[in-house]
Amino acid sequence: MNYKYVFIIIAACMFVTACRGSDSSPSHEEESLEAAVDTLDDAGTDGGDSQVPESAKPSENALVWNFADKKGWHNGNQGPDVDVVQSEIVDNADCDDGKALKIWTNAGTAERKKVYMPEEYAAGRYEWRVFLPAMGLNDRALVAGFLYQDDTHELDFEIGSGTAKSRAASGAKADELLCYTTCQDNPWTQKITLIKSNMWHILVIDLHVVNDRYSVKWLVDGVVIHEQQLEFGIEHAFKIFCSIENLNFIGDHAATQVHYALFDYVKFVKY
Ligand SMILES: [Ca+2]
Repeated sequence: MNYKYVFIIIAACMFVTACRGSDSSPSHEEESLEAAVDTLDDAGTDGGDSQVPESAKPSENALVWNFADKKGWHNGNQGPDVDVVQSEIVDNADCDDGKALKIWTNAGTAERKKVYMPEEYAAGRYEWRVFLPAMGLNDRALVAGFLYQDDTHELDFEIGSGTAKSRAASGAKADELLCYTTCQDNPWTQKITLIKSNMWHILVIDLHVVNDRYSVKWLVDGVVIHEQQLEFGIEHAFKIFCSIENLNFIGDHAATQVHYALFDYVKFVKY
């Protein structure tokens, strides 16, 4: 074995160790999603061991899940009827591989339908290609791509119609949605950016390490819309989520229609 391969193996081991190292102490609130994830892991819902994601297609130093199938993705639902899976692979001509993951929630419910990749990742570029349909005006429903370790180490894209008050304050036009980019803690930061509905978009969370801490940038279609130096680093690693969630903060009233989004792929490029 030459030195090149030894170096690669050592680097890989260091990365895995860094990803798994976590000394966070969960608060009460954190138990909600974490507990749901653990329970559903045990139930072995959407399938697969939580080891090496065989579903990922290595490409140009990236892991790519193209959603030609749901292999490796787990059910991370919260809210009512957590065991009811509302996601499926659909045909879509706008995707290079002709396939996308569709997730949906029903009108008048507090459904929170999610899928997640159980393997955890740290510094890198996380990318979701997603189709955002028109959404019910002021409905409590959102499309999300996010990174989650616990409720104080979470980085989000959450996109919905928004409340009438928030839409007015943002100057949103009829064909625009409100894109909330949020770091849930350490430190908390949130920004609202307008984003066009009825279009495909590429959402990116870019996590570089600067002085042993993450520096995060949120990008939409290649444009940085929000950035923040965080107070923690690679000792905190993340599961990748895709979701549609009927959450209160994003609207004025219960959802008036079925809401869905299409996820063409999820990509991770390690730094
Ligand atoms: Ca696809």
